[in-house]
This record gives sequence, C-alpha cells and structure tokens, in this order.
Amino acid sequence: MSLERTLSIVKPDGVRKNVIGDVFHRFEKAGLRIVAARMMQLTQAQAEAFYGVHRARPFFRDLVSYMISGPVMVQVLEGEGAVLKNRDVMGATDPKKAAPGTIRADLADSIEQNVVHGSDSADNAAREIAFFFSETELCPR
Ligand code: IDP
Ligand code: MG
Repeated sequence: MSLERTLSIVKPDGVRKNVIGDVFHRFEKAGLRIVAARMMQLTQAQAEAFYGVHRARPFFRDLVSYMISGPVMVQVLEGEGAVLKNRDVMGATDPKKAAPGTIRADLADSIEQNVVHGSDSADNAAREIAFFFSETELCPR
C-alpha cells in the first residue's frame, strides 16, 4: 500500500442528521487523516458536473436534487491505501447490503440517501479532489 488521498463528502442527509462528527471519527479511527475540509452548498451545475459519469442513469435527476437539497461537508482524506480504506469504512452503496458497522449500514436510509460519497479509484480521487480543492488548500501531515 502507499500513501494516498481520496475525496469524501458528507451528503445533505448526513449533515441534516448531525452526524458529521460521527463520520469524521470513523475516518480517524480507521487511520485516515483529514487534510482539507469545506462545508458548502452545491449548485445544480456543480452537482451535475461532479456526478457527470452517472448522467445517463435513471436516478441522475433525483441524485442531483438530493445533492443540492442542503449543505454538504467535503473533505480530503489521506492515509495508507486511503481510497479503498474509505470505501471500506463507508460500506456498500445500498445500506441494506452494507456490512455491519459501516457508515451506510449504521446511518443511511436508502440506496440514494446514503450519507457519504467516496472516490472509487486513485484516478477518480485525483480528479474529484481537484474539483473542490486547489493544491495549496491541502495540509498534508
Ligand atoms: P457509490 O456512491 O457507492 O460510489 P455509485 O454507483 O457511484 O455509488 O452511485 C453514486 C450515487 O448515486 C450513490 O451513492 C447514490 O446516492 C446514488 N445511487 C446509486 N445507485 C442508485 C440507485 O439505484 N437508485 C437511486 N440512487 C442511486
Ligand atoms: Mg461512485
């Protein structure tokens, strides 16, 4: 494994449920360090661009509406094998299929409203980090 960075988002349902701290604590317990963070309200254009890969999927419109339904917390996580480690901490997309003890199994309500986003590969992590943060905003430790 090597030192990696990945992009994480606490989605609007997670912010509404007041579980930002719970989610951050899970990252820290897993050995991931938060090296940048910003709370923000996504615009429709930003949400459409960020999830552009899903543009043709039937759930795309609902996904964009959900992602702009309230503020999100966006963070960059750093650690050994951070991309996969974050996906492990998150659990499967559908909370009904997520392993016990994962964020989605414990905190999410549905396959759409599933509390967190996490990059799925090193390449996408680089692209997604650059979508939200400039290099000078990252504080590696
Ligand atoms: P991921 O977030 O686990 O990587 P993706 O397949 O990349 O899952 O989907 C992106 C997001 O789109 C999901 O986190 C979820 O919010 C939403 N989504 C995915 N599949 C469905 C679906 O079948 N119905 C409704 N929403 C979905
Ligand atoms: Mg994905």
